[in-house]
Amino acid sequence: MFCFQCEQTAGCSGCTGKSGVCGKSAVNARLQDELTGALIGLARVCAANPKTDRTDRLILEGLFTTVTNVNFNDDTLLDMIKRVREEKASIVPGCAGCMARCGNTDDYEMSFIWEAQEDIRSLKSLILFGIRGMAAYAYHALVLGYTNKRVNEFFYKALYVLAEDWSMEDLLPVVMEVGEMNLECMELLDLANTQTFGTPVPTEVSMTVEKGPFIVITGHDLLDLKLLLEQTEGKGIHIYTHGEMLPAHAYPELKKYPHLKGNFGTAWQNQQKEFANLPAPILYTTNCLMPVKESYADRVFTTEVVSYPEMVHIGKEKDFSAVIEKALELGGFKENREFTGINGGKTLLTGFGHETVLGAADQVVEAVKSGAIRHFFLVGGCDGARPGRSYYTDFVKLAPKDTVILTLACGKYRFNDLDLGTIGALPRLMDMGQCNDAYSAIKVAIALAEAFECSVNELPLSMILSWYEQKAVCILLTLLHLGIQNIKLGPTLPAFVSKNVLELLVDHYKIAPIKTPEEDLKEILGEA
Ligand code: SF4
Ligand code: SF3
Repeated sequence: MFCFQCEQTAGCSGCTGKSGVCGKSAVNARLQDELTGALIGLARVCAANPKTDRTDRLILEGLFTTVTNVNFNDDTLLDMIKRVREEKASIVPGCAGCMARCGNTDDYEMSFIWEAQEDIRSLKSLILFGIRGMAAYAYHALVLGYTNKRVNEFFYKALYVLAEDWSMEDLLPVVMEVGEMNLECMELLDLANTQTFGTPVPTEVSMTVEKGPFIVITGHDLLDLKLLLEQTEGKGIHIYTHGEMLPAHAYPELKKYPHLKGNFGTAWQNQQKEFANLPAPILYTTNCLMPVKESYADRVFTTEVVSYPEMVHIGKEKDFSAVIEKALELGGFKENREFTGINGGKTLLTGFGHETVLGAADQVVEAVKSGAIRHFFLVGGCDGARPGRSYYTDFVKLAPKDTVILTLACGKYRFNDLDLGTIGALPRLMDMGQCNDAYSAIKVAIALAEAFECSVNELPLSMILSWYEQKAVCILLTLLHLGIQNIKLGPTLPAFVSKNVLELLVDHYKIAPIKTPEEDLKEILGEA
C-alpha cells in the first residue's frame, strides 16, 4: 500500500506495508485507490456526457468515503466502486461494447500519481486531498438540501485534471482553485446549517454525564444529531456530543431539546481510552473513527459514509432503534459522573460564529483601538496523537492577557476547558465551531480588515493552525487563495508537499512550521 494523505503518516513520509498508522489495511488502501480511480473515470465520462443529481451525489459520497478515519470496511468500498462503475455505464452505455476503445473513460490507475515526479505528485495530491475534504462539506450541505452548481462542477474538473499529463505551471492554478471553491463550499454549509438549525449563540456546555441511559454522538453531521434527538424524545435517554459535534449545542434548533445534555470526552485520538467500557452506545456520523477495541465493540454504531467491519450500520432510513435499545440495555452510569477536559475544566463554551462575533464588532474594534486587545490568534484545526501537539496548549496558556484566542475544529480540545477570563465583555477564548466554521473566522477577519481599512495581513491577527486530515488541506488552500500570509502550521508539515512546492508556499505566502510557543509568540508580537 501507499498512502501519505494525513499528518500521522509513517515516518512523516508514507504508510506502506500491511497497514497504515490509522489502522487502514493494505486491502482497504487499495480499494480506496480503486474507488478514486473509478471516480476519475466517471468525471472524464461526464466531461462530454450529461450527468445527473445522482452522479453529483456519488462523486461527493465517493470522495468523502476516502477521507482519513471514515471508512475501514472493504465491503462498503467494493459496493461503492460497483455503484460508480454502474453510474458510468448508465451515462455511456455504448462504451463497454465499443470496438475502437480510446481508454479515455477507463478507471484511472492511481499509481501513476503516487509514482509521478515529486512536484507533480505533490500538486496532484494537494488537489485530490483538498477535494476529498471539500466533498465532506458539500455532502453535509447536500443532506440538508443545499447544493451549489459551481462547487459540484469543480469536483469533476479537479478529478479530470488528476488524470492529465500537466506541468507544475498548469496544475498550480487548479490547486488554488480548490481553495477558492472550498470557500464557496464552506459558505454553502454555513448557510445550510444556520438556515436549518438557526444562528449559533454562545452556550456553556457541561462535561458531567448524568445518571441513567445515554448515547454519545460524534462526528460533524448535525442532521444525524437532530434525527437522533427526535427519536429519543421522551424516552429517558440523554444525548452527549463528542469531538466535532460539540458546537451543535449552540444551534437554537438543537439546543431546544432538553435531553441534549452536554459533551462527553475530548478529541478523536483519545476515543479508545475514553470509550473503553462506556455504559452507552456511540454513534459515529463522520470521521474520526479509530480501530474499534473489544472493550466497546458491542456499542459502536455507524451511519452515512462511516463504516467499520462488523459494526452495526444505520442506513439511509435513519432508524436509530438499535442505538436506542443499546442505550436502554446498558443503562448508563448509576450516579452522575463529573468529567473534565484535559486541563481539568468542567465546562466548555461554544457558539461564537460570525454572527455573534460580528454582532460585537463595535466592542471589538473599540477594544483594539484602545489597546485593550493587542492581538488575535486563531489557534485551531485538526487534533491528532503526536506529542508535539502540546504546543497548542502551551501557546494558548502563554498568550498574553491582552490577546484573544479564536478557535475551531477538534484541535481546540487541547485548551477549550481553560478559563482564560475576559476582556471587557468578551471572553478571551471563543470557539467558532467545527472545522468548516473556518468560514466564520474568514468572515470575521474580512470584516475587521474593512473596519480598520487595511488588508487581512495587516490586522493584528495570526493563524496558528494544526492539521491532520484532508479537511485541513482544503481550508489551508482557502486561506492561501485569500492571500493570507504568515500562517504557522504544525505539528509537522505535510509529507505530500515537495521541496519545490514548499519553497513556493514559503516565497508567496510566508507559511512556516511552528517552532516553540515562546519563539513564535515573541516573533508574532514583535518582541523577538
Ligand atoms: Fe497512513 Fe494517514 Fe493514509 Fe492512514 S490515512 S494510511 S495513517 S497516511
Ligand atoms: Fe478533527 Fe478528525 Fe479534522 Fe473537523 S474530527 S477536525 S481531525
